[in-house]
Amino acid sequence: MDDIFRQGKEFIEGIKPGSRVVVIMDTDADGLAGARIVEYVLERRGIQPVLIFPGKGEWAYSEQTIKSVRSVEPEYIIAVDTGSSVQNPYAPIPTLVIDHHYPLGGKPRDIVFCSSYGRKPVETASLISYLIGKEITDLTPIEWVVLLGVIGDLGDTKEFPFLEPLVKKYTKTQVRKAVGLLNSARRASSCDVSTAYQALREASSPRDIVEGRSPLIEKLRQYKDELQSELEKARRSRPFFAGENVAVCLDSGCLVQGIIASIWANKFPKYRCLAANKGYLPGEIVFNLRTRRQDNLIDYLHNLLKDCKIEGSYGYGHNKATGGRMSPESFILLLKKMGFSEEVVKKFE
Ligand SMILES: [Mn+2]
Repeated sequence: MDDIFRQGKEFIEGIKPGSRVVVIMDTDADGLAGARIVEYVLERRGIQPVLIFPGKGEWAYSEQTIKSVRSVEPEYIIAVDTGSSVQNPYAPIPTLVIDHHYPLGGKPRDIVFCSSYGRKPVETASLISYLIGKEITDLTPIEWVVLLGVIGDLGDTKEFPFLEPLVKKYTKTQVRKAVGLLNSARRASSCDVSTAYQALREASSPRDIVEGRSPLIEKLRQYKDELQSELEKARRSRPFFAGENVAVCLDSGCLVQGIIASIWANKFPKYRCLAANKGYLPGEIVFNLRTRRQDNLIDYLHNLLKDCKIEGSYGYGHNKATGGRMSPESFILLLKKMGFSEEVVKKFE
């Protein structure tokens, strides 16, 4: 076993039965699958962790999540698929981060950083959890869960041929459908990730999720329908142009801005495409900025706003896919800096 994974295994094995452990995760299929594998392994070892799901507009290191984690007074924290932060906001509580994203600002201190970033191929968070977990306990009963994360993040398992027997057994079609249902929970207006997780927990195969009739699965279907109809509406919003920039204004309770920004970015590969949603969080504009150009959008945003006083946060994520959330006043400033006319700006108010 590689050193980087051994550290993760040793961290989990060092937790005494009965300890208070918090598991936090990213809310997509890879994060949920990784968290489920970690929870399963801990349960086998006599530990019942508390799972904390970041709420709407939150993530593992946002103020609200930190508050919820601290209120449990955990003795250990395990973060799955969450990205990392150089300053560990949870220090000095022993923390394990299982991740595969670029470590923003460098390798984090004060934590056990079990990251596949820079490896070839890069294992997703659920796959790292699986590889660690199966060195600790028999994962056969939940072996299918790893497929949700790998296929959810990468679309297939071709970089990891050792997963082929599992794909044959559970089929890619069923896994993809299950991923779609699980991911719709975080995108729904209620951002009800806990239901997706409980549905995953009660299932014993991807097919159970796809064909299940339990109240949890029915709820996931409603989320998927809600998302679909909100996306249809959002796709009809007209784009506005200014120089090399395109902007659309959305008004949806669902997490649609990222999907819409990438649709426009694919349609207009020479532009930076901004999708702003004024209906997602009360009193704030949440936006995504994407492009197919050879551009660094994070630098672009920071340069554009460097002399401005902005209420909100922005410019995390990836070079070609970033975003933020701001007060309406700050967002209008951003639009103006991007070159949009007074007339266009009014549509976003
Ligand atoms: Mn992931």
